[in-house]
Amino acid sequence: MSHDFPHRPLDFHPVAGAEMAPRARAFADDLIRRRTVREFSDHQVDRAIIEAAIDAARHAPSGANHQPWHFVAVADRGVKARIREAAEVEEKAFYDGKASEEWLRALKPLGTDWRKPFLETAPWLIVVFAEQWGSWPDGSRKKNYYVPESVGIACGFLLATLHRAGLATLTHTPNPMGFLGTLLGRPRNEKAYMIVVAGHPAPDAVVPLHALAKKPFDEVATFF
Ligand code: IYR
Repeated sequence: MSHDFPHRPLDFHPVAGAEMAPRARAFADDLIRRRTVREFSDHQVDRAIIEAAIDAARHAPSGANHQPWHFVAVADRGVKARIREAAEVEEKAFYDGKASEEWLRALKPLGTDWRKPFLETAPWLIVVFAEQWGSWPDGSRKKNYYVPESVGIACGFLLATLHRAGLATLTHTPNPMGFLGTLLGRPRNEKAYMIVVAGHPAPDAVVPLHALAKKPFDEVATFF
C-alpha cells in the first residue's frame, strides 16, 4: 500500500469471537423477514427515521468514493400525487403493450398492474438518483465509476435501515422514469434509479407466495 495521502488509524469495533456467528445469524434473520409490501397505511412516519436511513445510505462504499447519488425524500401530498399520476401514465403504457409477453408472464404471480396507489398512500417516497457524472471544483466534468453498483449498495443500506426501524418498504421502478428528474427539479447529470417507498403496512396487507419462494442456499452459493 502506498500512503502518499494522509491516513488515520481504523476505528473498528471488534466483536468477541463467540459473538460473531450469532450476531451474523440474528442480523440475517432480521433481514430475511423483510418483505416487499404494496399496500401501505397512511399512518405518518417521523422524518428522523428517513434521515437516519439516508445517513446510512450516504455512507455506502462507492467507486473512488465519489458518492454518485442524491436522495429526494418526498412527504408532500401534492408532489406524491404528481409522481403517482406520471408513474401511472408510464405503467399503463407498459402493461398495455410495451412490455413483452414474457415479462408480463413473469409479473403475473406478483399481481402487479399499472395502478400505483401506494405512491400517494405511503407517507414517504425516497427517490434515489444516480449521478452519471460529477464536477471538479473548477467546474470541469468529473467521471464517476461503478455508478449502478454504488447506488445499488446505497439502496441496500437504505432498505436495511428502514426495515430495522420497523417500516415496510417497496422498491419501485416505473418504466421509464425520466419524469422523476423533471418533476423533482434534478440536474441533467442525475438519472432516476429507483423509488424506495416507506411506511407502515396496511393492516390487511398481503404478500404473494411467489415472492416468498427463494432459491435454496446451495443453489445460489458455492464454497471452495
Ligand atoms: N415497473 C412495473 C413492472 C414491474 C417490473 C418488475 I421486473 C417487477 O419486479 C415488478 C414490477 C411495476 O412497478 O409495476
